[in-house]
Amino acid sequence: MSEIKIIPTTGRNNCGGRCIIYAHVRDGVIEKLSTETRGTPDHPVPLCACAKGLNYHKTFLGEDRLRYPMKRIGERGEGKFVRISWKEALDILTEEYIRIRDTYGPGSRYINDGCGISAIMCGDRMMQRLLALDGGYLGCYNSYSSACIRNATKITYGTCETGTYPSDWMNSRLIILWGHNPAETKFDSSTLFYLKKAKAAGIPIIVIDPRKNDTVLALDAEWIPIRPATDSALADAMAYVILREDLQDQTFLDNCCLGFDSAHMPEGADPSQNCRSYLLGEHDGIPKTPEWAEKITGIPAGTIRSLAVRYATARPAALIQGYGPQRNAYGEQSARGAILLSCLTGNVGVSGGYAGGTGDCSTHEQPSFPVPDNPYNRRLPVFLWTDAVDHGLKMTEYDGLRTCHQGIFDNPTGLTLDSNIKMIFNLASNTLINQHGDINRTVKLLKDTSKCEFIVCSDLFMTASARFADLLLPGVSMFEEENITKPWRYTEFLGFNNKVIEPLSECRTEYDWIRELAGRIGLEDAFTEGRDYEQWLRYLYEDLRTREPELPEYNVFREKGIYKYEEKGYPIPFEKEVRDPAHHPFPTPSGRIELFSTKLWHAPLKDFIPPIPRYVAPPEGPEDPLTRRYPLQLSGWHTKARSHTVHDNNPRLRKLDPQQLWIHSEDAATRGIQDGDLVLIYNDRGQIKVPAKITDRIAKGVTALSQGAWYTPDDNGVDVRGSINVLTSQRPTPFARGNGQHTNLVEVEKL
Ligand SMILES: Nc1nc2c(c(=O)[nH]1)N[C@H]1C(S)=C(S)[C@@H](COP(=O)(O)OP(=O)(O)OC[C@H]3O[C@@H](n4cnc5c(=O)[nH]c(N)nc54)[C@H](O)[C@@H]3O)O[C@H]1N2
Ligand SMILES: Nc1nc2c(c(=O)[nH]1)N[C@H]1C(S)=C(S)[C@@H](COP(=O)(O)OP(=O)(O)OC[C@H]3O[C@@H](n4cnc5c(=O)[nH]c(N)nc54)[C@H](O)[C@@H]3O)O[C@H]1N2
Ligand SMILES: [Mo]
Repeated sequence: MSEIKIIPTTGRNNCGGRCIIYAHVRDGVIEKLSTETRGTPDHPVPLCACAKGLNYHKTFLGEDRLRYPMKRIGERGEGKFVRISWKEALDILTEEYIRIRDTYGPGSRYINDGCGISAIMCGDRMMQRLLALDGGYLGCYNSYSSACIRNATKITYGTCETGTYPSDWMNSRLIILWGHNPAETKFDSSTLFYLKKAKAAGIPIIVIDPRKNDTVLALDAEWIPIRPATDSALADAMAYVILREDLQDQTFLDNCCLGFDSAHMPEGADPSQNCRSYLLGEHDGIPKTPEWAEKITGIPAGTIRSLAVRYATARPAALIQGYGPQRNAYGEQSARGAILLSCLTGNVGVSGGYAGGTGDCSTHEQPSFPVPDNPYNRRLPVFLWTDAVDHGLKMTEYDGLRTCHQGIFDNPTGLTLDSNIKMIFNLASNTLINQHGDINRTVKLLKDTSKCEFIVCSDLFMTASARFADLLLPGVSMFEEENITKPWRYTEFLGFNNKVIEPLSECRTEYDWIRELAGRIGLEDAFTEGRDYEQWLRYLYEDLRTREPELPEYNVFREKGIYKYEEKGYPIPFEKEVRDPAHHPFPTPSGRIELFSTKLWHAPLKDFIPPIPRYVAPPEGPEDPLTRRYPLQLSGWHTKARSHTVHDNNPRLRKLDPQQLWIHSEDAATRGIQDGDLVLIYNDRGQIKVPAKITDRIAKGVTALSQGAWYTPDDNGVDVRGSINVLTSQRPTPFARGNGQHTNLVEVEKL
C-alpha cells in the first residue's frame, strides 16, 4: 500500500464557512477529510469545517455524479436525456448560440445567478466575459442573499461597509442577534467563535427569531419569538419606548441623522413626515406602543418594553441582523428598522456597538475573473428573470430594469428591452428551478419551449434545474480542479482550492467548453488572452499581489492552501464621521445618515414603502385577510445539513437535520397532527408532503421548513421532499425588487 498524501484545499460552495479541508489521499482515492481545529496566537480563529465540509467527498464523488454530456430527448423538464459526445455537445451549443444571437439579438441571452462555484474561476463570470465580447447580454444585479438589506443599507449609510470584526463584540455590553443564526448558518468562522467568548465573558445575548434556532442553544441565549415579516413593527415599538423614556442619543441624532425629527428634514420635504412624529402617532393617531406591536409581532408588550430599555441602557450594545429578516415581503423595512435603533441609541461609530445593515468589512481586495463592460448595457434584478422570459418586452424601470451604471430608481429614462429571454446559461446554479420562488410557475413557463428556446446547464448532479436543460454538461467538483476561493463577509484570508484527483469520466470545467465555443465563433484569442485555465489563476493572483503585496508567491500559497492576512486591528465603521461630522460627511447625498431617504421619497413607491423606516403590513404577513384561508405563516432557513441544495443527496447529512415541517404544539393539536405524522402543506401555489416536527421551538401560528431540499414532485405534482419554493411566490419586494421568500401563508393538514 502506498503512503497517504495530505492535500490542503478549501470548499467553494456558497456557505459562508470557506473552511480549510485536508484531503487524505492514497492511490488517487480520498480516504477521509480533516480540518483545522485550533487557532494560533497570530490567528486565533480556526477555519474549522463543520459536518458539511467533512462530507464533501461523500457528497461529490458518488454514483449519482453526471459523467457525460447529454441532450434532452423528451419534453423539457421530463428528465429524458441521451448521452452524447463533447463534440456533438459543442455542435449543438454553437448552432443554437448563433441562431438565437442572430434572430433575437444579444439581449435575448441571460446567465442565471447562482453560486455552486463561489471562487475566481466560475462559469457564470466566464460566460459573461464571452457574451460581453460578442455583443452583450441581459445582465443582472442584486442576489438571492441580500437584496433588501444591501439596498436599505446603501440608501441609509451610502455604503454597505458597515461591519467590524467580530472580535470587537467583546467590547459590547449586550448583543442582540436579530434573525441571525451563525451556529448553523455560516457567514464565516469567526462570528460564532467570538460570540461564544462573549457569552463566556458574561455578555448577555438575545436572539429574536420565529424559531428557537441552534444559536440560542449553542450560546444558551435568551429567545424572543417573533412572527416572520413583522420585525419593523418590533423596531418601531422599541424606538417608541426609547423616546418615551428619553433614552435616545439626541446629540447623535442631531449631528448625524437626516429625518429623525422635523428640525432635521431635507429641504422641500413635508417636515411632519419624520420618524419621531410617526412613532408618537402625531399623524395617524396611533402611537407605536408595545401594545400596538404585540398584536402584530406576537411578542408580549412587557417583553418589548424591557428589551428596548435594556438595549438603550447597555451602551455600547451590538444589534446584529442576519439576512433572514430581510428575505421577507417588505424586507427593506426590516433592515431599516434595525438601523434606526442603532442610530437612536448612538451605537454607530463606536467600539462594541454595531451600525447595522449589511455589515460588510472588506479589509482586503476580492479578486474575480475579468468581465468587460456589457455592450447591451441593461440589467434586471436577479429575482425577476422569469418575468423577462415571460414578458421582458413589457418590462420597464418600474420593474427594476436599469443600465449598468444606473442606480436603483435613479433618473428614469424610459429604458426597455429588445427581447424576451430566449437562451439561458445556468452554470453551477440551481436557481433555474429549485432556489427561485414559486417553482410551479417557473416549471410552467420553462416547459413552453416557444418562450425560452434553449437552456444550457452545467452541474454535478441531475438537479431539478438540470432536468430542465436542453443541453446538460457535466462539471468537475472542488476535488478535480484548482481554484482560488474567497471568504464571505470578513476578507481576512484567501483560500487555494487544490486539485486532489483527476476529473471523473468525461467531466470538464466550464472554462474548457466556453473556450471551445469562443473558438468556434472566432473569439478564442479575445476570450483567453492566450491563457489556459491554470495561467489565468496564476495571472489573477499575481495581479492581486501587486495591490496586496503581503501575499506570498503563488507556489507557496498553493502548497499551504491558505493565506491568512496579518491581523492589523480592524475598522470601526463611521468612527470619524461620528466624531467630527462637520468635516467627515457620510457618503450619502445629504452627507448624513438618511433615516428619511431622499431616494425613496422620489421613487414611485410611497404606498408600499415610505421614506422612513416603519412597519407596513406586508402581503402574506399575519395581518393579510388571506389568513382566513391560509392561517399559518411559513418561513424558511438555511440548515446546517446543506449549503442550499448541495448535500441533499448525502444520506448522512440528511440525517443530521431531517426535512420536517416545524409546527407549534397548539397549531398541531387543533389540526389533529401528532409528531412525525405526514402532513400536506399547501397554498394556491403548490403542495408539499413531509413529516411534521411538533415543537415549542417555534412561535405560535408560524411553521418553518428549511430551504434547499431537492424539488421532487409525485405524479400529482405534490413535492415529496420538502422543497419550500413550491410554496413561495415570485412577488418582488417594493424597492430592492428582491426575493421575499420567507413570507408565505399556508394551511397544513394531516394526511
Ligand atoms: N449551513 C449553511 N450556511 C449558510 C448557507 C447554507 O445554505 N447553509 N447559505 C449561505 C448564504 S448564500 C446565505 S445568503 C446566508 C443566509 O443567511 P441568513 O439569511 O441569515 O439565513 P436564514 O436561515 O435565512 O435566516 C437567519 C435566521 O433568521 C430567521 N428568520 C427568518 N425569517 C425571519 C423574520 O421574518 N424575522 C426574524 N427576526 N427572523 C427570521 C430564521 O429562522 C433563521 O434562524 O447563509 C450562508 N450560510
Ligand atoms: N425559499 C428560499 N429560497 C432561497 C433562499 C431562501 O432562504 N429561501 N435562499 C436564497 C439564497 S441566499 C441563495 S444564495 C440561493 C442559492 O441558490 P443556488 O446558487 O442555485 O444554490 P446551490 O444549491 O448552492 O446551487 C449550486 C448548484 O451548483 C452545483 N454545484 C456544486 N458544486 C459545483 C461545481 O463544482 N461545479 C458545478 N458545475 N456545479 C456545482 C450544485 O449541484 C447545485 O445545483 O438560493 C436562494 N433561494
Ligand atoms: Mo445566499
